[in-house]
Amino acid sequence: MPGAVFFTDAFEAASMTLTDSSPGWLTLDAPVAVWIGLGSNLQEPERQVRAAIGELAALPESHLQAASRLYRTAPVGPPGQPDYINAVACLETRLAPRALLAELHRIELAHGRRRDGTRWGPRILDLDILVYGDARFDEPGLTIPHPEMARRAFVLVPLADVAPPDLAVPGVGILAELLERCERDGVEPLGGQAAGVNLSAIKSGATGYLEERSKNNRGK
Ligand code: A4P
Ligand code: MG
Repeated sequence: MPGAVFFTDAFEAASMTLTDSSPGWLTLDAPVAVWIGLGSNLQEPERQVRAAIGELAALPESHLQAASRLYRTAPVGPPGQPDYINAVACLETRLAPRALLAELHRIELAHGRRRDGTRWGPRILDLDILVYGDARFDEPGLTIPHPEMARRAFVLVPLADVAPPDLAVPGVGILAELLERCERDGVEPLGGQAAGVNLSAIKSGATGYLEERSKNNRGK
């Protein structure tokens, strides 16, 4: 149904109450694990992506859990554009999907992103919500999971740095299986370690991950 929000039982239980406790932000009553794709191929892309990871860490109602290595990737889309730098960040956030998207657009704009309407054209910074807990969301201007992610090595390879192989991408499939089906040519790590990766806490997908976190937080 267009405009509908689909939640599994687990996600619904965690997020039934939407509150507006913080001025300007619609927030959930419990945090959700979210994976965000970052991409840039203009104006020192590596610097753009590193700075954006820092800005994601500073988002309201959110904690950065992990950031992948940076990858140099061959452009998908119109020919003649420079290579991209891609990465994926994992956030735990209480921002509702629309509020999170607004924050991502604000960061893109602050980096000088201007949309000229060219689909898949070169860009200073692109921030996509890839996975938002176990939610499926489909309405004008926001589709979650991101509709192209299953076909894109420049998304799946960095995602595998910061998500468990058995991550269920709602309505799409299991991360390890998506990776197996995907052509990985043209996706090369820049080198160095993944920043702040905490895979031991991320056990079995978004819900398991949050359960683990809340167990760890109990008694603190
Ligand atoms: N939008 C809908 N769903 C989402 C979501 N889950 N997350 C809307 C973020 N935004 C979402 O996006 C158009 C609109 O999509 C946004 O205003 C938002 O409301 P856009 O960034 O203005 O346009 P676009 O990026 O050209 O379109 P699209 O289809 O989102 O492109 P993609 O999928 O982002 O791909 N090659 C390499 N190697 N690396 C890349 O990072 N990126 C792209 C862009 C193409 N080729 C690439 C790369
Ligand atoms: Mg985009």
